[in-house]
Amino acid sequence: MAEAVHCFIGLGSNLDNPTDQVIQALKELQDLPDSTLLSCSSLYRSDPMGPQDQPDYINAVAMLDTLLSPVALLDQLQALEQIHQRKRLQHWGPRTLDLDLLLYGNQLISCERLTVPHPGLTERNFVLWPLAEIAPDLKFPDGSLIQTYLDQQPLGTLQRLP
Ligand code: ROI
Repeated sequence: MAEAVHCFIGLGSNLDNPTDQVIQALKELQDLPDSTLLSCSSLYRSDPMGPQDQPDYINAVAMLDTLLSPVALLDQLQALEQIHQRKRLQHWGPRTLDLDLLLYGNQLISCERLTVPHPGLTERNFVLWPLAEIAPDLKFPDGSLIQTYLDQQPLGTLQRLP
């Protein structure tokens, strides 16, 4: 039997009751086939990155073990986004649910549908802080430490919700 791979998924929403969208998505991640949800971060409120004329986001990160291939996992995540009626009206515009595959074990993946580690990962405090909450000793595939990036991306206006 293949060995499970440790993955991290970023969640984000800023439409149609974002907190509920993210909590519901975390429940749905528990039911992914051939996968086990290991932990999830707190929810964080973040200022929108990109166009500013959109609501604040709710962000979180989940950690799971999966036997799914990266593309099979991506298919599952995109199916969940569809269940949440994701509309992509505008580039970098508001969305009901975004599920990003941030890390898939130590693999570097670059294909038409998928780039892993997620390209924005180390520059987005709304990804780094929830990720560090559940994996404070995380090392990226290139050997760099998450703590190094946290020092460069301060909490700022990012708010961890109780
Ligand atoms: N901004 C924040 N704060 N959180 C997100 O999840 C997020 N997602 C996006 C863009 C539009 C880049 N901005 C975001 O896709």
